[in-house]
Amino acid sequence: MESLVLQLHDIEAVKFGSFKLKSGIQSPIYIDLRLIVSYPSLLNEISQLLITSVSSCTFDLVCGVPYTALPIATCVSVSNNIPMLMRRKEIKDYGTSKAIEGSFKENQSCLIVEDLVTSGASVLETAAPLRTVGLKVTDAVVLIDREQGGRENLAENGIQLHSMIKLTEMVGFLKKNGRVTEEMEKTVKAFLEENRRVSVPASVPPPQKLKVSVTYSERAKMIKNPTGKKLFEVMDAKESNLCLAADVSTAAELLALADKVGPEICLLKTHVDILPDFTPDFGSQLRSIAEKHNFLIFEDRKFADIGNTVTMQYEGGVFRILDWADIVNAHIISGPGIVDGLKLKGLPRGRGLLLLAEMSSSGNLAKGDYTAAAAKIAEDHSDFVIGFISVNPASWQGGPVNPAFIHATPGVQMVTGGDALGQQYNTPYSVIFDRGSDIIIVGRGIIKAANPAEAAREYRLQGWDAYKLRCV
Ligand code: 5BU
Repeated sequence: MESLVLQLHDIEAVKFGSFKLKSGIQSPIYIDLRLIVSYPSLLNEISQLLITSVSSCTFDLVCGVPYTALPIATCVSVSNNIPMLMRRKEIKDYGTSKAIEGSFKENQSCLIVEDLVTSGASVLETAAPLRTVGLKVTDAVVLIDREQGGRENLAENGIQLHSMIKLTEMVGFLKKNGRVTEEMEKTVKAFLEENRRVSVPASVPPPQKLKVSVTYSERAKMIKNPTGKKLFEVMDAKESNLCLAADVSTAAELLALADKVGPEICLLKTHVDILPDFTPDFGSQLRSIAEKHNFLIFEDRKFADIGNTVTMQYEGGVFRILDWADIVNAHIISGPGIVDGLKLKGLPRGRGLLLLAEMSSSGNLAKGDYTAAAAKIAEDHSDFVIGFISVNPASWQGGPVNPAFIHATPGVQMVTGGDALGQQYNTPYSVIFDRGSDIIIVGRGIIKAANPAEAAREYRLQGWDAYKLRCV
């Protein structure tokens, strides 16, 4: 390994100074492995070493991350007689328009080959289309691990990283051989200490664990709860996976909007506590509009208290949510008792519950073990829990997405971005196709549009097209 590092230094593939990386951070060390195509014996040596470092893995195919790793993957393929695939960075709008070139069968496993990993974003960008076409991607092999969070970010997406050499080891060899000063070694170490976890940019969708291709109508037969079943049926009948977040300033405005947008939506989401003109007949008025247009009502109440308290909050008070909302949602911060409490009141009325497994706002704490706990509680209460508020259901750890549960995702607009208060937006296509969710929840994207009904139609069509693509 030491001689390889020295050879890379000889050909000036390793440079020291001040360099801006793809992630935007400034680094004292830069590694440019594009150069190795000019040194065939070095390229061959790297390829042989790479393949030996994954001798414990089994795989049917290899795929290099474009472009630098393409020649490395080709060498691995040719000298070990392992078929290779190529991922297109740009998908053509003529010919076959394929994202993956080469011959393969569903469920074959594919090893990703990469030259260098920082956050792991490029590996994820290649894993996503491979998984979309039905290939298993569980391992990636890399020449150099910059030790800046790539291993952890990939593990969170079900990919184990195998590296030939770590950046600190590499600098250690160079120092030992008098190629860098002790001061530079310290600078690199300090830089790594400060930049231990470079995050994957939000624009890179997490690759799916499993393609959920079961149709909404088939899933209507799998779900136990009657409201969940009705929701799947409405989605199928209206060809709509659009939920309107009706965050307008008055009840009168909300009812007028519901009537206008009603034909396009499967679900209407309320925050009833923001309506200054709320009256006790609000619920019955909204229900008659919902019946007219065949949509369900979801009060985004986000219950969070202990079981006993939420029974009273659900049934009583000014809003009497239980009387008119088909669906409510709850945090699981207080434990499974909250579900038992809500179920006590809701299940006899045939109502359903969504658990908050993830949130759309930046820096939120609903992730990892918390998300897994929500999934477990849902499985234990699948007569009442109909699914989740989630953002990346297809990449959750701990197994495939259960098709009996519905996933609804807030933070949706036609373009990615966010607001000034931490909201983060993904597009309908990304939410339904890449992230494997079922329902897009759209608020300001529709209500602030010049013509909300027209905007809702556009969101409905985009959400539905993405679902159709997922089902083929
Ligand atoms: P927007 O205008 O599309 O940003 O509205 C999003 C809606 O979804 C709004 O009513 C929020 O309260 C709601 N929401 C959310 O944005 N993010 C979440 O994680 C959850 C709810 Br839970």
